[in-house]
Amino acid sequence: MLNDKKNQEWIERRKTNKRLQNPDFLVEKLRAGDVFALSKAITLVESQRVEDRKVANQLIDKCIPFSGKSKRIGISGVPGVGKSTFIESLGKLLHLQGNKIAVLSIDPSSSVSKGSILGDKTRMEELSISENVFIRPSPSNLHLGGVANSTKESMILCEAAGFDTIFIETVGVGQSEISVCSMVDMFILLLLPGAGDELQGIKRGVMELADLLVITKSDGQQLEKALEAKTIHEKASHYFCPKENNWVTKVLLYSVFNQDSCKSILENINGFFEFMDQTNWIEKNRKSQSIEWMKDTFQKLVELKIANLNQKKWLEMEQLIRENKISPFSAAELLMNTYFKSTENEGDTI
Ligand SMILES: Nc1nc2c(ncn2[C@@H]2O[C@H](COP(=O)(O)OP(=O)(O)OP(=O)(O)O)[C@@H](O)[C@H]2O)c(=O)[nH]1
Ligand SMILES: [Mg+2]
Repeated sequence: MLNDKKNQEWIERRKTNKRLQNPDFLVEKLRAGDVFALSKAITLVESQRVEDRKVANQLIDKCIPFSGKSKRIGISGVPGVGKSTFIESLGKLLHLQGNKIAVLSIDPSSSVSKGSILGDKTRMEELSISENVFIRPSPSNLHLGGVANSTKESMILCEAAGFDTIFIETVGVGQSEISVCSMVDMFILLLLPGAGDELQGIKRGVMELADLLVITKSDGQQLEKALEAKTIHEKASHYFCPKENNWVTKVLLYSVFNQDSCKSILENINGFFEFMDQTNWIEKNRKSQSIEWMKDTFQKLVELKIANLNQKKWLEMEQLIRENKISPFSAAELLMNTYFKSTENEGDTI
């Protein structure tokens, strides 16, 4: 009897899993706010398999009309600066205010934790058990700093599932801040108190991208250093190039132990979005971001297609370059010509 029930459950689960490969069914489930379906959908867009990509593209196309209604916020900073802790504090406040929060982050277990005084408790554990909160770590080996095409697609899926605030946590490694900026409305850069920018490996250009600079761990013995860092960054920010969105970068202090610091950051985030509403900047910016996503995807697809189609030729060229028998420029041109010849023959299209 028990076995029969288990078998039945297993059959049902298999049926549901199979149906979750169907984009229409997935969209229906997503629209109903089903987080299991959302997880499945994200796994699908993260997949590199050709057959999965086809379904993923259909799924995203179907979700686009229901997307775009969230606040997209990027959070970056060096490993251990306190990104997850910060998101958890903000997330808890937002959750109390009735918001639905999604956090797309790289796999936290893969990065190094520094200055740990709260230990593993900071892995957004409190937030993750709340209702209306969806936390999805992406494997860090998938992409640098957790930013990839699939992150953009996951964001669209979360929006279709009704999440109204989306945090994207990325480890600051230079390129990842630029990538995350190309997919969010607001970019927040977290800085350690006391550590010079050189030490944190943060370039001035990256600082200029930030709508908010937040000095984390502003408590205990670090408070004095944090106040100093605030003054230094405020002075420096006066010399930043004016931002396209006309927002003036602010520098704020944050500590997980100081609820007011968290409230003040939330007020500033809300202030940012109100300001952007007045100028309609978010809509304009998202349109240009989407065009950039198309260009970016197109370039990646061309690269992938050429590399896959002519793998033998590709390796041959690499070998010739190593042996100094051909220049990298001629090799690239040769690869391109071979590709176009083969597509002419096969009637293939990119
Ligand atoms: N004193 C103090 N420590 C903090 C604060 N926020 C975070 N920490 C400590 O910093 C450590 C790292 O915090 P996380 O939130 O995991 O940092 P992260 O930037 O997400 O780290 P990765 O994801 O590993 O890059 C935690 O274990 C905490 O002990 C804070 O406001 N004050
Ligand atoms: Mg983290």
